[in-house]
Amino acid sequence: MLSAPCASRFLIFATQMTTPGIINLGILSHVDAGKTTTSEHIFFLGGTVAAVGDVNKGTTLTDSMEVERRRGVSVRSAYDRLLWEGQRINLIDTPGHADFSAEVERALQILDGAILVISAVEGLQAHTFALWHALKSRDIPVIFFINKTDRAGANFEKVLQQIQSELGVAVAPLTVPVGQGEDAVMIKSVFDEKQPTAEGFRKLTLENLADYDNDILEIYLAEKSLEESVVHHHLQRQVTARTLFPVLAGAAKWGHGIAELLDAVVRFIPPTIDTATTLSAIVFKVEFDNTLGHLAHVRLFDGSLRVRDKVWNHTRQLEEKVAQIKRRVNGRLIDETFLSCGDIGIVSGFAQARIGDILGDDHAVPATAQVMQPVLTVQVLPNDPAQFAALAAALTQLNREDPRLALKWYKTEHELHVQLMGKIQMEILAETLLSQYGLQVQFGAPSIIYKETPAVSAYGFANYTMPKPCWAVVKFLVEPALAGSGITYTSIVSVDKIRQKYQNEIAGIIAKSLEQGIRGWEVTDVKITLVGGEDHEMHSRPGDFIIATPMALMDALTKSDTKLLEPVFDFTITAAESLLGKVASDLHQMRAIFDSPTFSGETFSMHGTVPAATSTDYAARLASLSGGLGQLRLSLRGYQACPPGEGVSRSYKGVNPLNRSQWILHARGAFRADERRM
Ligand SMILES: Nc1nc2c(ncn2[C@@H]2O[C@H](COP(=O)(O)OP(=O)(O)OP(=O)(O)O)[C@@H](O)[C@H]2O)c(=O)[nH]1
Ligand SMILES: [Mg+2]
Repeated sequence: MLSAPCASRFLIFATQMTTPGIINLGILSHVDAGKTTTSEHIFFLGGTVAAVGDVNKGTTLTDSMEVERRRGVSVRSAYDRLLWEGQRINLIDTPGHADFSAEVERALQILDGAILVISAVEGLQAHTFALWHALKSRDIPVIFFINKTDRAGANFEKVLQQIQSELGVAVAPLTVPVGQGEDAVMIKSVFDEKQPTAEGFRKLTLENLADYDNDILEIYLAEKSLEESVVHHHLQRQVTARTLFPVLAGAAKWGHGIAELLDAVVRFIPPTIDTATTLSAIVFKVEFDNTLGHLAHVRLFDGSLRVRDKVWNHTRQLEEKVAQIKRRVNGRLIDETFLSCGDIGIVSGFAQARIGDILGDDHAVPATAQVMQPVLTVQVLPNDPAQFAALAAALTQLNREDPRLALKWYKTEHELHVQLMGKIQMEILAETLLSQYGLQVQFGAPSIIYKETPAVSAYGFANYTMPKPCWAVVKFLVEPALAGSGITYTSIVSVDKIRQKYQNEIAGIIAKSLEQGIRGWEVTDVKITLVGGEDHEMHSRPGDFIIATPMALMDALTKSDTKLLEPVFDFTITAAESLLGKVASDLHQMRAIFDSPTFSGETFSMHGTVPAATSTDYAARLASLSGGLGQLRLSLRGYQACPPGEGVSRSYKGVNPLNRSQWILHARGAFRADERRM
């Protein structure tokens, strides 16, 4: 029997066979596995490009940024459309370096299915696991593509085994490489009776399918022959249900195995159907174009969009009008009047829209999936101090395109800070600032992003009644809360004491007030209760409680004192047994906590937790220690208390609410400036 979600997915697919919708297909992998090369050949076969570009020459469709072309590495996700067997497909090529995981996360939210590319030489890499978990958490159907089967050292069978044992999934190999060496490798169907090497793989596919499908089991046990098309038909349900994963072989560089891969995509990945009821869409990318202005890339999950439609931005609670709709067709932007359900398009006119905004309502928009989170923060400085304003403007624009940069502009200190995943992202940021904005920059020393939490419970008080006209009195109880609980806020003060409109001001400013605590980091895992205070019928003015609340909260944090929290990773290390002693001693020095190792063949593997502060460069150290054979997988577990003596406090940036007179002057000035602007 099919489970309910599986059955309904299948029905959706069956309807689509007559009226094909659109498949939004992502291509994901660890760095350098051949995503862009594979995409280029797909675009060629699908009629998008007239000639196949080469990443090494900087001539591919999806690596279009100058820095991507120069370095031959993808930095941003890029997409275009193609047609295969009458099926429309939007293909989204994503970057493979872990530093650009935010791009992959944004792509994951718009996918109907994914190709996960793995190199036949390098096999599963640390980042493959992170991608796999993200795909799993979003229930996205996946087709594996084992690429580079032409290269010396390629081992299709070994990688197939790795997928089964390390990702713990049932596979259905559909093609195999035959022959070896550049241009000599051929990709054949496992149903090709003339290929003796195909037989074992065919058996694996049939056995795995029979495990989930009684019809196939009966035919298989009766030793009757099974048509390839029958197998495909039955496999369809298992792929959408994510119980079985097709695996195909290829050598993208030579265009081998690409047509078979596309066949599998249209066979197994159900397109979004055009129910076209009410609009439910997401902004997954924003761009600033010199002639077209602010562009929002949208993916429609339900409903449709027309030029001049007034569209409700559910996230920002405002309405904006569609000025123009464009679609990427064959590498160019084409004007459209209409965007149908399931499709991706570019809208101008949404000046307020930001990445992640939901348009219409959220009934069909899937949840986000996280791949990685930045743990480093760094100051960016212009080489020429006179270019500070230009740098601030450039970073503001880049921050719109990639909000994960979390740009902080500390105006009093004249400092610009961004959050980063790692060194490669830092290099690319510097190159982008130079090539796109003509700005030469340097970076301060990167720091781990710490957080802080109250050490004990304490009350905080603020009495903002001078200089008149003003009146806001507040008293909070600030208490430590469970790790990972974030900020919770409640009020037990009646609206007779502080009117609702002022209580709303207080609730609205709590999170902002906690962006920096007494050690200079974001305050978290804290319970805040408004326990007392008053407004004044005559003297209280809008904004007074916005000034008083941060003063009272900082007062409470000073009294409670705070503890530093540090980011901690879950880790898995695998390496040769001979390195066990060295690795274990490194781990001790890194303040890691770990289980006893397990052994398999000549390698060991070890799991545990390790602080980010000691481990962000260990993957590279392990690689050089092990001649590239050791592997370190990290995934953020959360924040934990720093042991005494560890962690770094920093000074408060901007005007500190504890400095009462300066704070009041500054905050009042800011309001006046806001009023003038209004
Ligand atoms: N021999 C061989 N080389 C390949 C194959 N596919 C890709 N390459 C090479 O591998 C390198 C990386 O290819 P890309 O297509 O840029 O890989 P990618 O996965 O897009 O890389 P990132 O986007 O930077 O993660 C290039 O030098 C390609 O020419 C293949 O099938 N065989
Ligand atoms: Mg690429």
